[in-house]
Amino acid sequence: MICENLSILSWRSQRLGGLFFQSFFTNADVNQAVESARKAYQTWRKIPAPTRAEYIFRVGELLLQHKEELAQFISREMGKPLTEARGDIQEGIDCAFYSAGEGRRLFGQTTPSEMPNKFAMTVRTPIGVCALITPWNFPIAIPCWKAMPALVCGNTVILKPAEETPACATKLVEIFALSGLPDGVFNLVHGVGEEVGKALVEHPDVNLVSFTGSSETGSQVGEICGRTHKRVCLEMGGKNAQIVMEDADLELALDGAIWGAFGTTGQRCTATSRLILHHDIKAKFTKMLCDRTSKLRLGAGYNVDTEIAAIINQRQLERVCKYMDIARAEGANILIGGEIAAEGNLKDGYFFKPTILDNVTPQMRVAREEIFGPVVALMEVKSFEDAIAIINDTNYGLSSSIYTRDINKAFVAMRDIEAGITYINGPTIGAEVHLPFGGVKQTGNGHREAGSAAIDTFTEWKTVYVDFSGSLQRAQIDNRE
Ligand code: UN1
Repeated sequence: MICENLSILSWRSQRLGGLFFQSFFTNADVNQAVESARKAYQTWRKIPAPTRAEYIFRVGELLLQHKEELAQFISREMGKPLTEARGDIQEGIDCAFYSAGEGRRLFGQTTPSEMPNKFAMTVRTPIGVCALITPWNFPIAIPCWKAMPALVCGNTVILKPAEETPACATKLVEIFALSGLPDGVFNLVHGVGEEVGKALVEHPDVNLVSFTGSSETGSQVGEICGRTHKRVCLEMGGKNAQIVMEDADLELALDGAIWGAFGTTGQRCTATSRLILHHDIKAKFTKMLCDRTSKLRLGAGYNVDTEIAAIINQRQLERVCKYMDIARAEGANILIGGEIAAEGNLKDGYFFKPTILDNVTPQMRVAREEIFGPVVALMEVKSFEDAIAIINDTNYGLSSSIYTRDINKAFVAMRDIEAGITYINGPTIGAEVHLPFGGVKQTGNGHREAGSAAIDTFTEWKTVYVDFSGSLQRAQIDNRE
């Protein structure tokens, strides 16, 4: 088998022998996980932030030490090429070292008071028990970029990883355990279907939910959290585009398009799924793109020369196939790919040929809906203004890119593209962990992950007034003549 996937049931019976972590699988287990996190919170929140950060620093060192072993794990379970699997772990390592630094930077503000002999300041406080619901496409990086800042800020966490990558999550939790984290600070619940996740989100003792995944599930999570007054951070779909202007360095734009559209087999929320091409370069660029795409090597992620690995599972493969039917029915033209790859031993896995769709118009479903596979839609424009209008003609707003040598256009694009992330002369994928990550419109709900934004997500502000006058000073009494 090229696509190996470990059975969830084998993890159900496998306790992480000797470690304090447990895998929970039913509603009763969710209750137990929340109770454990709630209890640990009372002690963890009082440990000084720089000391909490030291645990996370150690997790970074351990991830570095176990990088190769973990990369093999990711490649075998999730399927991505080894170089990308290492990148997934590196993102977790970067996040560990960055978050550890934040332990000494949980700054508040000091300000004068309206009153004499009175002092005012703000301090950050943790939120409590945080439920982290993570997808399968970055099985190490995404749990890290949620858990690490959450823990440094003094919260305790319950991770509910995607049902497709239980083994990666379990491995990651073992590594957190090796850092010596106290019991109950980090808990893991596995679940197939919605039962476990829903029980977690609804649980009255969970204070915050951080979710990355599909828009459908994200909306449900948001609704429950709205009803139960929980802080919720949602990262959902994208329909990211790269603009290539007539003055762009076409080789550079080509490298960006190939990597952005087909890296991780298009299974990134930041993947380039639309290419907006200026009329003057469209024919030439399309030919370059098709030539390069036809040479991409498909294969198992753990084979070193693989460029495009398998799709995660049968269901996702069928979804991509369904979009091909939709594309044909809508009148798009499939220039290359458009079908399952079944040559040789590729037939044993969920391989789909990298696909380029042409003649795509903004109203088509393939231009509007997230496909999450190795498919990119070409759209032609005659002006820069049209390019900006089309890139914004989507309900989503995560990542975006423009290739141009015109500095003025680059700055206008930076200002006018409606997205959380804009790259100038770079692909739509590859966000770095020390900068805010997230999107506008239906991609998210206003929160950001990573960077200092994560500290805002995982803390509450407390305002503190210190009156050292020794007498009652009454505010909102106007004694001025
Ligand atoms: C995702 O696909 O959900 O910016 C995250 C990137 C990566 C993260 C992707 N750093 O492409």
